[in-house]
Amino acid sequence: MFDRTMLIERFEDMYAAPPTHVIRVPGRVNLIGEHIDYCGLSVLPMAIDRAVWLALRPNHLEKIRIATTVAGFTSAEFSTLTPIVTGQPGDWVNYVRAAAETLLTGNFSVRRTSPPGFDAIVDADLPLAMGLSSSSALVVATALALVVTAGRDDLERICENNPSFRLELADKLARGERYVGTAGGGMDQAACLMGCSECAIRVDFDPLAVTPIPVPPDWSFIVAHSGDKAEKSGAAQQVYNQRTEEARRAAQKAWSIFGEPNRFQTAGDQGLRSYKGLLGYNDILEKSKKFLDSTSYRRFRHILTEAHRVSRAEEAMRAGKLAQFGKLLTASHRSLRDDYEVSTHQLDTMVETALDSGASGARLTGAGLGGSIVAICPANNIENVLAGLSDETPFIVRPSEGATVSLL
Ligand code: NG1
Repeated sequence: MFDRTMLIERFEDMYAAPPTHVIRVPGRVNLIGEHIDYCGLSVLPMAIDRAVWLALRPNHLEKIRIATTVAGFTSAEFSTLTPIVTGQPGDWVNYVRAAAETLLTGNFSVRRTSPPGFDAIVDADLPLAMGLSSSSALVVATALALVVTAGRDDLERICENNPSFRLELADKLARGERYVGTAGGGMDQAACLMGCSECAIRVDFDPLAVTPIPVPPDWSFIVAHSGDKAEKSGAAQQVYNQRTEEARRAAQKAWSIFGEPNRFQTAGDQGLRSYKGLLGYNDILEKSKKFLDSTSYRRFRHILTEAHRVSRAEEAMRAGKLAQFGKLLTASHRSLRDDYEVSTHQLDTMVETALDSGASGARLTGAGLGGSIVAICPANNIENVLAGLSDETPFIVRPSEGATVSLL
């Protein structure tokens, strides 16, 4: 459990002054729409009641000094003069650097009224590298710390929950997080900033937009982690980036089959975001089967069928049809396992265990390749599902509002 008083005391011990602000950025569980955000297709995540917390105090020194209460992660200090030099691959501070590089270069609208820099300490009650968006939560927390440091106006825009400012920030940070080397989509930063209590959110891309979808009060979500970290700094990053390349090549081929290669070339991220247009062709899967090799076809099939599952899942959630929603989750898992090949034996076993224990649906959540599963069950079945997954320290997650900044 997060202990705010402890965080503040640790800050005072470390920097010999109290923090001025505490920032809370929730993690997210992706309910459905996996590995399609980077294709520009809509996804359905939910910000959760587990978060990354950052206590800070502006230092006016043009440097960021950052420490964490998380065991095994060392503190760091770097200059905010750009360009900001990347640390070793896998260094947690690279996510902090990613946010600083993003906000302090280019023409983003954060105003600078004083030399940017702050002292900070980070804590988390969100399992790290478990597919719950801890990395993006840290990126967003750092970005908000820079907003706080930059001056009053921007801070007010954040505190007033100004959606257009938050969307602009999410969009910018989605691209900014690629600084660490993962060719990510934009789901996580949007969920961290635009989450909504009692709701999941549909995130649309190009342009980025967020629509809250009320979660029926008798639906419960359980997360359990496999114990295998899905760190986007080693093997998982390589597979993730390989999938984005495979998705891009499949789209290019498909557009050439339909005689419209320009639609691919003019789409964002070098054609990868052209999938929305492909959804309009009814017989696309059948036709493309003849032209794509078997691996490309399976990747392509996952992307297109997952996009359809997202819209059907949204309808099911709006109608309160839990069994239908659950089936879509399980179908998503099977597609990620068989067609997209991002599951692991452990995740597959946990999904089956959750289903055998009475969950209405279950799937890996996040990028896969380790990390967590999410299971959905009716309120009267929670205990059985928790018991079934007891070896994987399961916990219930509830929808949460997006990032908040409190002035102390
Ligand atoms: P996680 O599981 O948080 O690493 C990653 C990407 C998302 C999305 C999912 C798969 C980043 C920051 N996040 O999430 O954009 O593509 O995988 O659906 O790269």
